[in-house]
Amino acid sequence: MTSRRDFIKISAMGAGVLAMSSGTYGAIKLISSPENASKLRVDLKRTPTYCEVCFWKCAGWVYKTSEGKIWKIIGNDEDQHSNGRFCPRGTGGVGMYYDEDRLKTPLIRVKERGKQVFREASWDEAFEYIAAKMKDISSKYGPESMALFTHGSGSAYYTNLTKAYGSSNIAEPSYAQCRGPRDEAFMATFGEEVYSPEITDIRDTKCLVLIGSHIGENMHNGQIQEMSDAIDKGVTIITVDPRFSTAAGKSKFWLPIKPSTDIALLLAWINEIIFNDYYDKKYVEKYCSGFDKLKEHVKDFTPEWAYGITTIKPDLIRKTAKEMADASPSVIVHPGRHVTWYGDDTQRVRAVAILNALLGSWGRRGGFYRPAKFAVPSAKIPKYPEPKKTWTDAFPGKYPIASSPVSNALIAASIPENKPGILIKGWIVNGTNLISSIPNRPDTIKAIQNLDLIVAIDTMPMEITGWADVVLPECTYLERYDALRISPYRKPAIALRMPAAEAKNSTRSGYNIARGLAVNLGLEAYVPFEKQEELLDWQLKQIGSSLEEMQRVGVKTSEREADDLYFAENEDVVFSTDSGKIELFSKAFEDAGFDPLPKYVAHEEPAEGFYRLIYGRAPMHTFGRTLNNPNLTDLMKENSVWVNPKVSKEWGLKAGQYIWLKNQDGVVSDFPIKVRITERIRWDSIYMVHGFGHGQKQLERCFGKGASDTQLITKVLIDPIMGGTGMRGNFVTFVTEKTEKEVAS
Ligand SMILES: Nc1nc2c(c(=O)[nH]1)N[C@H]1C(S)=C(S)[C@@H](COP(=O)(O)OP(=O)(O)OC[C@H]3O[C@@H](n4cnc5c(=O)[nH]c(N)nc54)[C@H](O)[C@@H]3O)O[C@H]1N2
Ligand SMILES: Nc1nc2c(c(=O)[nH]1)N[C@H]1C(S)=C(S)[C@@H](COP(=O)(O)OP(=O)(O)OC[C@H]3O[C@@H](n4cnc5c(=O)[nH]c(N)nc54)[C@H](O)[C@@H]3O)O[C@H]1N2
Ligand code: SF4
Ligand SMILES: [Mo]
Repeated sequence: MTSRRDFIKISAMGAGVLAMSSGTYGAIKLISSPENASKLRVDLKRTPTYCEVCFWKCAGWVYKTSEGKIWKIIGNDEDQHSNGRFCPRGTGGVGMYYDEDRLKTPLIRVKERGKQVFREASWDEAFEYIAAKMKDISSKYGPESMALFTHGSGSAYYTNLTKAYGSSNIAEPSYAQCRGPRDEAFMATFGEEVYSPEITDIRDTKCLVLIGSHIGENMHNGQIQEMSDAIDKGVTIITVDPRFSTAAGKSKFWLPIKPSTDIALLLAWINEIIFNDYYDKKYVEKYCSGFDKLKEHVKDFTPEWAYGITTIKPDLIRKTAKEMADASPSVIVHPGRHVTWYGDDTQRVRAVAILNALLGSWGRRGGFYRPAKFAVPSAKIPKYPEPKKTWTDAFPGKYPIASSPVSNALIAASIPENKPGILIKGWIVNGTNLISSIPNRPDTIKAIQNLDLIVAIDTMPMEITGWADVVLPECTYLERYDALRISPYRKPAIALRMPAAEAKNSTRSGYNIARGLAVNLGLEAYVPFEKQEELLDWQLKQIGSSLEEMQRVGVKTSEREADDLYFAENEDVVFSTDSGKIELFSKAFEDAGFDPLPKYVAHEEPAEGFYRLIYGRAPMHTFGRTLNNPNLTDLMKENSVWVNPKVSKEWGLKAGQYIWLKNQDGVVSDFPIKVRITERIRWDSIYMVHGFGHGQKQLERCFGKGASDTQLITKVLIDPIMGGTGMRGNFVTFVTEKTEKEVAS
């Protein structure tokens, strides 16, 4: 049995960063006590923050040296997201501040788009330029022709600004490229989403089923820690993954499924659980609707049927179904997070939700808990103007279940030849590198070429800033205040981020940028506080705290109002679905013209000599955003392509050899990638870590290192239910030498 510490060590693997502070993961926690810190003769002055290196938002302390230089970041012991410990990426976050390749000053483009010729500009000039263009777009096409793409903690400011301007076309890649299908599937089933951090009660679970969720490489701190605790307590882990992931290495059962066939496995599990009477009868009778229809629907989906599709032996399907049933209700069939895989993703996650319902895990200890959140008032602002059109008018009738704007639909609506019902003419892009995050890159570039204005707000010179008309440099999270972190968790809590150092160069905080734009657009009333600290103090005073208190404590946690983390015995629960029940059969889907119960539909197979391209995370990086970070680069400089030995033999590939990948549409990776020969990947697929292969020369440390999965994802399997971009329907083959034509292109 692997101990908790081993698991964390394995999944962290970022020993380099840890060594920077003290050597081992556990030791970092020690330093958070003042006595130890004083032994190290450092200035005890510390400022609170929450991490921006990924979206788990761990709260921590930033320490400075006696010379006042930012020294290190450690977790805040009071914080539920981190429990006082940061992951290697979070610890290495200091590198974002020190990265000398950072954006330094506002830039205005002087040559044609994409050529990347800019001149430096003052903030006033940049604001005036943007405001003039936005006013022009508004008068020519209407304010609805502006779109905002945004991710990260600055989103609230630009969302407010965009709505005040008159547009509701606001999309985050964390919806249609990430969690969207899961949110809609759980909404349709339980009337509630699973939030971020996920409400999975992993620490108390007896059985954790991971379908593609590669926790351990996917480093969401609290989740990893809870999984380690569960491992110590003897949890059974069942991992379904075509690749032997870190999590698979900790599992009692590894099901190396044929990619794209998960729905068949899920249906067979549902069949086993129903027809062996394994399901939680009392729970299903009391809380669920549509059971008889579900039973009828799955009657032929036996483990033998699924074997022919998934390549998972019937016996293994039966055994794992029994394991789940034995642990019920303390079992979690993990909903996943990045779930936009094959275009039938909402249906796949619906099957996951149904399975959880049958096992009675929703609302139960070791299953899914009820989250609690602080209610914090927002600033009083005028009513937003009502937009005449929204993103749904671009392609009427498409993606009827989408509850958030779909980024790829807004991109498609920026291309006139798609004849959208509303043509998008301007983009504000904040904290998202669309060129690397949205599949089918040529479409994104085509859309950009049709715009009247594109503004990029970023900390680094990324691919997207290269395409912008105006680049606005934000300071890093270590140099700014931000909105309070108010997240749902077991206990309600808030966390403060404040500057640990002055903003470098001419960079500014997101709040200041948004306010500057608002003033120039005549929308100042929507950002009534000149300084963010005034707003924070006002907000905090409304809830009985203050900015001064939060600067001292960093995190404030309160007790829950009621003891209702889990459903009480026989509690009458009204779910927020149409029927008030957990809907095994979704009437809402049926009414919208979709299958009310999930079905398996076969997907395209790779042609001879091609392999399915699958991708995931590496523990020491977050997408492409950390690759140039001086503290993190060295931990993993480039990605490699995982190739099964059978395949490498057939192709004569050697371990460590550099090759190029070419996809089904003839796209060849810009940069070569190293071959890693391993039994840990099925023979029908290849695997690589997302985020590498940066083409921006200004990123000195990571330019041209490794290959980009996004570049090779030109075929997109769109989920008709909510618009998610399935990215795993692409196939690649190996190129050992580039032809002249390929080099030129
Ligand atoms: N091919 C492929 N595509 C994917 C994925 C995949 O695995 N493979 N994953 C998908 C998923 S799950 C997600 S959530 C999305 C994520 O997509 P994105 O949110 O676009 O993620 P990043 O690539 O990290 O881009 C973040 C950008 O924000 C900038 N940034 C960092 N900190 C700050 C800051 O403080 N302020 C500002 N203004 N900018 C900052 C970074 O420099 C970077 O340019 O990508 C999706 N797209
Ligand atoms: N270190 C680190 N951690 C992160 C992030 C990061 O950038 N870096 N990003 C965060 C974000 S925004 C997200 S959304 C999450 C994403 O994390 P997850 O939700 O865990 O990611 P996925 O991309 O869905 O899963 C990748 C896994 O799916 C497997 N897989 C591929 N195809 C199939 C298939 O057909 N069936 C099955 N069963 N498995 C398949 C791959 O082999 C790989 O192990 O990670 C988060 N955590
Ligand atoms: S999981 Fe790591 S990178 Fe993400 S917020 Fe927490 S410390 Fe930062
Ligand atoms: Mo994501």
